Amino acid sequence: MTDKNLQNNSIERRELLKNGLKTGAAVSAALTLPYWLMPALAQGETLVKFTDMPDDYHRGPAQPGRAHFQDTRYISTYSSNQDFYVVQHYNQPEIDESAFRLDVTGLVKKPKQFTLADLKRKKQVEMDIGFECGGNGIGMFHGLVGNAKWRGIRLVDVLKECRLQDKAKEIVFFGGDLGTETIRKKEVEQSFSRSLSVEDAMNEDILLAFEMNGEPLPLFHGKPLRLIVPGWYGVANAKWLSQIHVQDRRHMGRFMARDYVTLQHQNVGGHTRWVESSVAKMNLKSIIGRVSKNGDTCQVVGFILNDGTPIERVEVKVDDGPWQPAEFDKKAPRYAWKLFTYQWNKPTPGDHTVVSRVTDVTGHVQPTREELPEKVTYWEDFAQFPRKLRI
Ligand SMILES: Nc1nc2c(c(=O)[nH]1)N[C@H]1C(S)=C(S)[C@@H](COP(=O)(O)O)O[C@H]1N2
Ligand SMILES: [Mo]
Repeated sequence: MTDKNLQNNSIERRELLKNGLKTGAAVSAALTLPYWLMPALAQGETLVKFTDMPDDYHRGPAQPGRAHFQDTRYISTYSSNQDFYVVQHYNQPEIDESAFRLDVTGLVKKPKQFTLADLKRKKQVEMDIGFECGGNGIGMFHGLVGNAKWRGIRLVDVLKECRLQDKAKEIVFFGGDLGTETIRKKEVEQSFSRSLSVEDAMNEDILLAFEMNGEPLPLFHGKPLRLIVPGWYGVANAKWLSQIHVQDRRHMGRFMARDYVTLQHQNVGGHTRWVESSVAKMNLKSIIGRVSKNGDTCQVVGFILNDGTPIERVEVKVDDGPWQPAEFDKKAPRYAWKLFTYQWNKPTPGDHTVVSRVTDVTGHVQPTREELPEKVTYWEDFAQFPRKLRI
């Protein structure tokens, strides 16, 4: 969906509300209208310059074969299919839809091979889900992120049809992409793989998705089928999905056991230890994407992401001032990113710092960088991100 569509949508929405939702069609349209339909920049708004960003900072649309991160100054409710970030570790295979098969193998009572049409005949669902790469961070202004409407079927429906054996413990998802890796001095061919415990995989919100923002899944995002595990870092969302394998022990592939592994200092039952853990559920995080100016008012806009735990509040601090409550989108679906805004009235000309922090209903507060656990790896950067700007 483009920003233009979004603007049109919000105009339609205003029209609908103004017209008092007269027709049945209008009523059902209003009911299905999402939460905040926020345009990237409203009329009359101009961006305030971030002094921590290069002057000529620019991100074009995603290009074939490359990683891509979005310019977080232009976030709106949905990330378009051209803006949504792209990460792959091997190639971007072009899989012909008619030749596509999904193999379900291993510890199942009924191993099966599905065509795309077989899968699409199952009950389809649509969910708004946002996620970021576990390696997202300040270097790219937290642009390895996106929020989209995904259409697909539920993973549990496929697992139930194939019937897990009692011994089943772990579900491994293989992509159709290929690369060569040197593992202990041996060159071997690999495709991307990630796994979930059977318990985690039974979450009925997990999708096998074939559509993104109303279009068939684009090549970059795993055409024709990918896994989406809501509330988890992007690495869980195997693209170009070709095989689901059920086994009775842990899967030890690169993306579970060697890469996307956080090393941090932790209290383990009273013992302080350095612990390695596979990047899994998203940490509670808020990031300011842009500050815009309209007359003598500034608007601070950002996004909140986490594992789906409801959000209690998000606050913004200007310079050394107090934390001030910001508005966030309370109607946003559980796993969508939640946009927030803070109205900054009559800022004084000159240099400023703005920062946000989010708190969930369990009382977790987004930490400052100094408060993060001592970490060696850059994975999972959820620290508060102060932005420097000039009015
Ligand atoms: N098959 C396959 N799936 C993959 C990857 C990959 O390299 N190959 N990269 C993962 C990682 S690390 C991320 S962050 C997300 C990115 O999804 P996107 O490109 O659709 O944003 O895909 C995940 N799924
Ligand atoms: Mo990633």
